[in-house]
Amino acid sequence: MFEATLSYEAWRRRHFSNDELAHVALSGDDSDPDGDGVSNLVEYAAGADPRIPSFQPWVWIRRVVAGNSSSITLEYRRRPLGHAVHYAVEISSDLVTWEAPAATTTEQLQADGMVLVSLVEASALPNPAVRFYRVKVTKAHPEF
Ligand SMILES: [Ca+2]
Repeated sequence: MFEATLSYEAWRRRHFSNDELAHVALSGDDSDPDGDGVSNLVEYAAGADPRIPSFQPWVWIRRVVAGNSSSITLEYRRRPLGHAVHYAVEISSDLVTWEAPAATTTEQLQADGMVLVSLVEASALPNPAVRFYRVKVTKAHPEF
């Protein structure tokens, strides 16, 4: 079985002992026992290990300029099954109001069972002065 297909609870049981599971400060959704700045829920969503610090990004973004047009490509890795977490790409110009981008999405299964999601957002030059992107991870309810 791919690690990528584990439910969130199965993943938590794989990475934490029963004693540790009882300590929310260690194994809770928002906890960061390896101190890499990534919460356990996002470690799960990204297919990372909550006990091994990783400072590699799990979201990549790049701008491609071709002639008079440009596009933004945002990529991230997600779990192949949507039974535990939801992923939503959002954009903002002020970090207050967030909305879904008008983008074309493609997905590609990776060798480790994770899925590489690529969103391409076409935009004209000159681009908006400021634009922020985020991948919002939320826990699905109810979890299977
Ligand atoms: Ca962490």
